[in-house]
Amino acid sequence: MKRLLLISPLSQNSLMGGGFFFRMPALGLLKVAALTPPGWEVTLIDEKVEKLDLNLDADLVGISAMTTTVGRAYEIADHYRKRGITVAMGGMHVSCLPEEALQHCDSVVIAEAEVLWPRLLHDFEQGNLQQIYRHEGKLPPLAELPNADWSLYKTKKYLPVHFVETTRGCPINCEFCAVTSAFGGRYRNRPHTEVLSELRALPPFKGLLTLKNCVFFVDDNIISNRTYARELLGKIRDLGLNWFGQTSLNIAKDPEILKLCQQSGCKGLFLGFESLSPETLKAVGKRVNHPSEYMEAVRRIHDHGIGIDGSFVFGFDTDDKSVFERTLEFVLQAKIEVVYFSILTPYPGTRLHKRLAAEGRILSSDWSIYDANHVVYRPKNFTPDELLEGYANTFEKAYSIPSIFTRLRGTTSWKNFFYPMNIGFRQSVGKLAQSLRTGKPVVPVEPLRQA
Ligand code: B12
Ligand code: SF4
Repeated sequence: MKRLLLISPLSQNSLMGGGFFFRMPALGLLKVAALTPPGWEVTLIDEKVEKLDLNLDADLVGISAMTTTVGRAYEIADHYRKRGITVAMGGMHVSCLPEEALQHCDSVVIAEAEVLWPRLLHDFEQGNLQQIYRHEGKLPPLAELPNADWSLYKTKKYLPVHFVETTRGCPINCEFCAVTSAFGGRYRNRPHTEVLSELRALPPFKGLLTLKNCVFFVDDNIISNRTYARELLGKIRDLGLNWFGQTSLNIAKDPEILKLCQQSGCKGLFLGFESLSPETLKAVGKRVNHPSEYMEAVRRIHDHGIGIDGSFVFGFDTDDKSVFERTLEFVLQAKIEVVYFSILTPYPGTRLHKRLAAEGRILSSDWSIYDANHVVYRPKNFTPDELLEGYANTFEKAYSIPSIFTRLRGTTSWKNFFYPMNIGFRQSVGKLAQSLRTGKPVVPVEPLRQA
């Protein structure tokens, strides 16, 4: 039996990488494990929730990397290669910059692992490993994907939530987002029957009343294809799920879909408001958002008992210093249950990265701070320090005790979930703000040292 060691590295700076409420499973690696043929023994390590034992033996190591975790990923890759073990890498960052990754690993899988990973393993066994594996032409359809084996995560201390995907890709191509370039400019849906059978097979979380059967649909937009979404939501109504998902504000214009979301157990939706400025939204290409409709959209979603996790970005060229106060005021007035602020970040593979690089405005290429919590480019109407301080300050204000009550009081959403979540966020945000002001990492990451 050959041994495969799959690793998800830790990010030391990102709030989401270390906070308790972000102890979430890494679906990408579970998918890679599911694509691995029999004859391989798979061990999966997620540094977010466990320590990586550098003495672990393997015939092949596979490492997943987003931009913020890639520095750590390269360190781990270097370590295993020094030990004479072959290393393959995949994930969003290395898919955009494979040549950079090849300085630290033997092989890179560009974009989705489906089709390519079994090919890589076959080549490896034949002693014929290639440096780059990429899809020729269009990305493959999302049919007959093997189900994730959640028993691989049984001993890990994740929050009790299963991640499931129904769709990949996005045609909108916002300037700051890498999804279109990585997963293609059209929506690809999984067949309903396959999503349903995956949902039915999920092991329930025992003893947790409120979070039993809790699912997060990782799709960038759960209603991307309305016909598909209607049918799927209708079919999952009887499964007794409590589910969360991400979607666009368009959902508020579709009463039938909102009703189906409510009936099928939707408890919260992550919505990318991004900005309150029509000018900004136009400039970045987020054409589905219209700020004049935000308040009404929030009201309609709340009327269905669904909470909102609202995301806003600071630092657009059209932003000025009033952006912080205006955004906070909206968040409080609209009673957004959970709010997430990001600093504009030019991730590799985005149109934003190309533009800022061409304008000579990229200030840092230290990938570990490409986490939307740091300023890595020269903003137009702020100094980097002003943007950082405005961001940290607004985040803290949004999670002050009075703000939490203002946002949650009187809404019909799932309070026994949102109150604890806000308290958890409050702690994480406090840690983040302190880290940004002192320069100390949010999560202390031990340097790699072999015992
Ligand atoms: C769910 C999610 C999260 C979750 C869980 C993250 C996790 N560990 O999986 C949470 C909420 C915790 C999270 C946090 C963050 N996220 Co996030 N997240 C997502 C989201 C919406 C879906 C990811 C997913 O599960 N996709 C489905 C799986 C199946 O796809 P996948 O992971 O890409 O894996 C496939 C391939 O990439 C490849 N692959 C992946 N790993 C490997 C490894 C090997 C060896 C091989 C061969 C192949 C391979 O094969 C897989 C199957 O095809 C994506 C958006 C998106 N569409 O990708 C953003 C996204 C990945 N997140 C992003 C960001 C920026 C963050 C944060 C930095 C945000 C923040 N402000 O803090 C943090 C960082 C967290 C950290 N680890 O430090 C960016 C990353 C951009 C970049 N260049 O890195 C994305 C793309 C969003 C965006 N629109 O820009 N995130
Ligand atoms: S931000 Fe959302 S709508 Fe815009 S390209 Fe990314 S996934 Fe699509």
